[in-house]
Amino acid sequence: MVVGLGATGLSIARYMQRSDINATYFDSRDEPPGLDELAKMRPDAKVLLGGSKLPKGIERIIASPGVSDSHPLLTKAHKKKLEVISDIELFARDAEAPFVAITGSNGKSTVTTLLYHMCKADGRAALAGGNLGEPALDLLVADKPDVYVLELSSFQLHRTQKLPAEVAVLLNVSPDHLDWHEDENEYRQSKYRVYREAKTAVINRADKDAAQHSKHCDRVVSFGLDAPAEGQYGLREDNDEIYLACGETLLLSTRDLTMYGVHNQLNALAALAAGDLLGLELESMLQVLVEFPGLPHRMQFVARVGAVDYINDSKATNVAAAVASIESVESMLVLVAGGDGKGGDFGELAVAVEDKLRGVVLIGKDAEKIAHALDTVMPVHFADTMGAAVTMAANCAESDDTVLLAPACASLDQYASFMKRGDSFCDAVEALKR
Ligand code: UMA
Ligand code: ADP
Repeated sequence: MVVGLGATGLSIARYMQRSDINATYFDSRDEPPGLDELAKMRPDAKVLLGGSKLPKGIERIIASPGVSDSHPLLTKAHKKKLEVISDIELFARDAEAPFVAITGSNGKSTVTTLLYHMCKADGRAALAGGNLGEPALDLLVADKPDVYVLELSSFQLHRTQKLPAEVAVLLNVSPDHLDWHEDENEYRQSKYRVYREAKTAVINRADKDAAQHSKHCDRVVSFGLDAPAEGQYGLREDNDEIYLACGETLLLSTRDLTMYGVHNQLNALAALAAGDLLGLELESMLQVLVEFPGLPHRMQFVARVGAVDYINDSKATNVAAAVASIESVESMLVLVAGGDGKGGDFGELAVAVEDKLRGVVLIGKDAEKIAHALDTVMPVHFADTMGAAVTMAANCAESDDTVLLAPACASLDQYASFMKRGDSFCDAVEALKR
């Protein structure tokens, strides 16, 4: 049974078609997005919509990441001890080329993209996908590459039994997705799971548990903001300048990185460590770091209007991400935040914004909850639309301030995706110019 008819569900359906396997397809929604495409691909497929009926004869369930174990259908499946796996489990069973598995609460897409470009710059045939962009199973259709670079979410890892990654990378762990996972511990364990069958590992030195979880690996390379020991990656200062470094060797001045913020220095170091484990040439990796401007909707400079900078960090979908982007802006800030908080706690946000904030404009479902956390710091404004939020932020900002969209929340209460939310912010900034 294939659960979910979104991007993942359709990629599983294509996989089933290629492998000539029959399945029952289920989605809890009456009109799931992939219904028409499935009907074209497999006109005779049995499709169940809504409810939670688990038909007889089901041997295993391949579940989409958006459906949590608390869904009644999956609760029944677990009770019956049916195997419930992810698309990533199928990918790992079938992939004939080595793969890198990249996870973490924040920075996954950036590091996945950096490493993909580094592989290409080194002359390797690489394919990237997973939680970022193309579903993993669709990558198996193309010619076999030298290496796959996969971004993996906690949802995908939670349901993957065997993941023999060539390199496993865990960037950081901070609370997220508490509306999906049973508790914070389950979320954390899903993240550390990336190391379990990995051959080599990249670990964050600030994460005390990462070394323990990766100690069985053949090689472990660490990254962090402190000065690195031999063979490890970190930052070193020389003549008032900060450098990315490997051991005592200075590799690149952080001023030469195009990406913005200390968190992106960490991302660059993690990508270098992973590239090192893959045996990539240092020069090609550094060239990518100099040229890569960062992904859209991540600390993306939008415009300067009336002596105020506008930055779109719509992908800051949890508190730790928003804190990282707030800390990477040097000027005074007007923050636009809010959306679906996914059961998270906004206390850390209040600490991060203290003394940096000119004002806050809140949008979306959990606006009140954030307002409650920020009450001690300053009064907040509420807006029903992004247009209204940007106008309020513009009125609040003073010369040389930055208006930063860093929502600390998912977008799905108001938008189809974080991209649509970011686009809406950019449109509202454009409208200020008129
Ligand atoms: N849904 C239902 N009923 C169902 C099936 C899904 O209501 O029966 C809802 C889910 O609750 C969710 C939405 O539909 O709100 C999409 O769920 P899905 O599992 O069908 O998602 P896909 O379209 O397959 O997209 C998923 C990832 N989405 C999620 O994990 C929620 C995409 O990551 C990923 O790009 C894609 O697979 C390909 O691998 C997006 C994401 O938001 C970017 N990921 C989360 C994150 O990065 O924080 C984990
Ligand atoms: P992910 O794919 O894990 O969501 P992205 O690379 O898309 O990660 O970055 C999402 C947001 O997370 C960024 O916009 C930034 O606010 C924050 N971020 C990125 N890298 C880090 C990091 N290493 N540590 C903390 N926050 C980060």
